[in-house]
Amino acid sequence: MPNRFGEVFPPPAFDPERYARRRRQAFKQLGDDVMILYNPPEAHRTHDLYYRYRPDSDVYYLTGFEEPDAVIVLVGGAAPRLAMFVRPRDPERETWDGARAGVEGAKALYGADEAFPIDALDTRIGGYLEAAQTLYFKFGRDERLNQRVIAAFRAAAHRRHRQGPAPSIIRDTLPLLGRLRLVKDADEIERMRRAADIAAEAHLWAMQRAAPGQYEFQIEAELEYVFRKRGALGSSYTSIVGGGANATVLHYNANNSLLRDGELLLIDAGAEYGYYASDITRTFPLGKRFTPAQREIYELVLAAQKAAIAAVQPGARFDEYHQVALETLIEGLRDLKLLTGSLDEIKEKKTYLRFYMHRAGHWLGSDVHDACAYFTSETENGSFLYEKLRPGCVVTVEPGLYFAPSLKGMPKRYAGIGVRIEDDVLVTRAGNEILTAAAPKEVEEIEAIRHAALSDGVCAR
Ligand SMILES: [Mn+2]
Repeated sequence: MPNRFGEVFPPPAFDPERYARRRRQAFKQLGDDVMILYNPPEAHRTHDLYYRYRPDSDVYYLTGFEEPDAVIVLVGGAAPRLAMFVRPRDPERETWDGARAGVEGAKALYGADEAFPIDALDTRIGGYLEAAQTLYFKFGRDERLNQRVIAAFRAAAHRRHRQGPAPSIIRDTLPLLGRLRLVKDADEIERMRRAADIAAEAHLWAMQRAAPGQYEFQIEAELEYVFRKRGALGSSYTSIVGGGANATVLHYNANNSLLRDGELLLIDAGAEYGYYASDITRTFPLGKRFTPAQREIYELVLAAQKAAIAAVQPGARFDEYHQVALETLIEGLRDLKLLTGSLDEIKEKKTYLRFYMHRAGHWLGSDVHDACAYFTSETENGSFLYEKLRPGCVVTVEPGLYFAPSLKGMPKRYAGIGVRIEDDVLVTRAGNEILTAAAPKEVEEIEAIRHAALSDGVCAR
């Protein structure tokens, strides 16, 4: 039987020049200073089991190195160099866990100018720090490593201060690396297109297969089936599959309730391909049609989402599309008599927070909430200005409305309705491109898909 899904994307080819190019950019920002990043050790799951490994996004961005328990040091200066501390070759361990690049591979494959076993970190790290004024360090979740780096910094400063200027500043890496990662290069955009393409198909597939009487986890399985079938590493975050009022819980992911006719299903799920994420939300009826109340809310969120996408333009500040989404939602909620007062009053008093309590989106990239700054250091009237959207930036656009059953003073017809619609949008020179447009979101499209699915018994297969 032919594969009924779209193209299978093989794992991306390793191209050392791509990472060397990114390191040259990083070294330009780094000047004479030093940066330390790390791939943490494997995360323990239970007893003698570990989670499948996923490298740190910054380490991967700069080296393509995917192995656990590695430290990379970018040493700035006139002749910048890359030092890597990695797990050494170990034939016994490699029999069980797979090949390691080792110290030799770090140099031959990953462009390290010098490489050492990870155990040599404590004795060698201080040497790199002495020449720098500033250490750029990504304080991660590995507290032991955080402490080792601080200790090395302190020792280097102590040794150095009688001979010359000692290193005196530790800075977070996010502003420097986030600035580079904010604008995606051609390879990153291609990966994000693939992640988006796979996830969009998975949403369509799920929309065709969900039915009353199934459990939410069965739909989660349909999504992940498509993700893996087409070459994604898996989900880029734990899929949210929320039927009925579960959709009003923003980070619901227990996914263990029964789906009921007459309710909506909200699915927030993205695929990760080559360590790049997509992030899509779709909401659709579990029957063949939206109820009138569901449709009122759905069309309002869709209108807000489309207006916000139109505001994703090069040169616009990050918050502009959020304001457009918010104002569209507020106007609509006023028309539905769910909010009273003028637009300005409602914004001022934030009375919309009852129904809409999150932002309209975030940066998207190697991390789902991509590790890039939202603010610049420029100020206006005492507040910091948001970052500007530039060609190559990717944002999500995801307004929603949530009517938790526990909310007081709200017409009963809306109780338990949760709607969010989310697309991934690439900023281009001419405007923008919706990477996830293949996932249906028009009311007529969705109802046609649901009608066909429930009539033809597709859901039962
Ligand atoms: Mn999102």
